[in-house]
Amino acid sequence: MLQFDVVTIFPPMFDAVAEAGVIGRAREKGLYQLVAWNPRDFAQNAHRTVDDRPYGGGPGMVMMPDPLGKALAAAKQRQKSAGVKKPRVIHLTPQGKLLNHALVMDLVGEQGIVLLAGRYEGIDERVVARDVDEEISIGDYVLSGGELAAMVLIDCIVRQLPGVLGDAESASQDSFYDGLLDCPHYTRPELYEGQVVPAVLMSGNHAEIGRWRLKQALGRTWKRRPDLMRQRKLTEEEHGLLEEYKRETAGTA
Ligand code: 6GU
Repeated sequence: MLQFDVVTIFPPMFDAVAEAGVIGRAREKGLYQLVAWNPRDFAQNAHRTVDDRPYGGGPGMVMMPDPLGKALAAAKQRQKSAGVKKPRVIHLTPQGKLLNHALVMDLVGEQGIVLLAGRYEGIDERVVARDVDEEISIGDYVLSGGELAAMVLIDCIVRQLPGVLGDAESASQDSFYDGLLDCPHYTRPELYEGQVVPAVLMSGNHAEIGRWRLKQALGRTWKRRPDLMRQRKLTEEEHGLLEEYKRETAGTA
């Protein structure tokens, strides 16, 4: 079972991911375990202080190394007790390496992961130097703390674990699985507010449907994410489908 420990001053935030939807059910099924550690429980004074002013001056506060280091030590000890030889220790920060599907798949192979979610302007760099294996960011914008980013990471790792998704929702159907965005989806009714479902989807011709879906995925990726398109080699067939898409959509928005 994959073991997560998270160091956070807001443990209740993680109830959201531990309880809802497929990720909540995966925890109930015992496919992973998640334990939160609060640095405040390792603070030295009666106020349970975990932050202090930055050396060198300036605005904001910095998370003190001692309570954070002790909470991390407790998290690593629990990983050891759960049988994890060497957990990956990840600090969530906008300064980290950008999260993508390849990094998620790399993390899915781990036995245990310790997540460090900072608040304020950041954490004392000496904790990073001593205890952290890598720093990860979930995008080029700033959150108020690492908790939401840690939950994003937990969600996208857990949904890749065997047994979490059924056949229908299989991760192999996901966007990015094949380096492409997903195709459009439709369900009943056939006519909604004057808009119809593409005829090919009603045809029952599964070869044609598969071809249409791949064409839409290629076209969307080309139009919306040229960065992904440059990274992905196209087969002869895919190249032809994309050209078809371009002809069909030429002059439309
Ligand atoms: Cl990992 N942390 C914070 N605070 N903000 C972020 C982020 C992480 N990734 C993107 N923005």
